[in-house]
Amino acid sequence: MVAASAPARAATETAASAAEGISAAYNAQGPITDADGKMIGMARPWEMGLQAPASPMKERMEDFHNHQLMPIAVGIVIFVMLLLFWVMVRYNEKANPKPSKTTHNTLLEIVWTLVPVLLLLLIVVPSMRMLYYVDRTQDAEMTLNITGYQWYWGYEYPDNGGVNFMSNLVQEKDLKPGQQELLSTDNPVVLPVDTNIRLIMTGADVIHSWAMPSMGVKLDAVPGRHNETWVRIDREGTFYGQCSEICGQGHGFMPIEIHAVSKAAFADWVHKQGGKMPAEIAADKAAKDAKEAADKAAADAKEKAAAADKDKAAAAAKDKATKTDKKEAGKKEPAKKGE
Ligand SMILES: [Cu+2]
Repeated sequence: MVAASAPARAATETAASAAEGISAAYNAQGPITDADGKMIGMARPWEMGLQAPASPMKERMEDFHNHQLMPIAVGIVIFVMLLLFWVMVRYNEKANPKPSKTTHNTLLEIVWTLVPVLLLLLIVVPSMRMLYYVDRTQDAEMTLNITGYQWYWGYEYPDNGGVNFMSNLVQEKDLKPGQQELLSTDNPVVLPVDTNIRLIMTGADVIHSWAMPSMGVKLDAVPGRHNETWVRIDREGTFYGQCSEICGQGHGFMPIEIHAVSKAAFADWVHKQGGKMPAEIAADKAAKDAKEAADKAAADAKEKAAAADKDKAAAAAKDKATKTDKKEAGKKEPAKKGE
């Protein structure tokens, strides 16, 4: 599966440019925006169809749904309706008092088996492409760890010095202007736009599901497993999602709120959280490594000097001892001569 995903993904990459602008083309209502023109990713009352897309994966899903699945489904519905209507008119008791007892038509049976199979084959190719596309990214620029708890979400930014927090529902009585009932959280997830973000999720207690409709992400957070997917948010804004796995009595009260901001604003936010950007972490590590190397070199040099001193002292002592020996030997010699 994983090995096959690379070519499948390559094939879909070429289709990426074709997917550009899809949202504008056939989301007639357009995305909901705030006063600054930034997108608000949430459902609106009486909305028909899917939420406006804020990621390439959602654009492809919308394209697949609107341009491939729906025409096939509508075609089947119309065909079956017409058949039923024809049978009702042509073969009712009045029009056809003596019904035929014909049964088991081989050609007909082959046709009504093969046609659905062919239709399914038609659907399976783009489906599998889509599955492989959202499966994972080979070039993630950052990672977000997501943990589902009863009943709130925990987030961690491992590439930013481990910034982490819990995200709880804002109670109705505490809602501030602009916040959404049952959707706003006390600590929204802040993410940069135009960045490949790897999402790793797990459950701490029971199975939860992290679902963000406007981004086309919905993945189970399962205890004991790390499920992976990815997202690339292509516009700034505020996006809402919810837990989509019945996980207990608070299931409806653990929403997801994402603030998608520019890369610079994201770096600012990380600094405010006491974290660092990967480049800063790398620079810190390089500085630390350099200092350690310098310290080690200095220590080595000192040790070498000490060893050299010791050697010198030993040599001097030996020299002295030899001289003394010689002297003593010299003293003894005349005595010998004298004997
Ligand atoms: Cu849940």
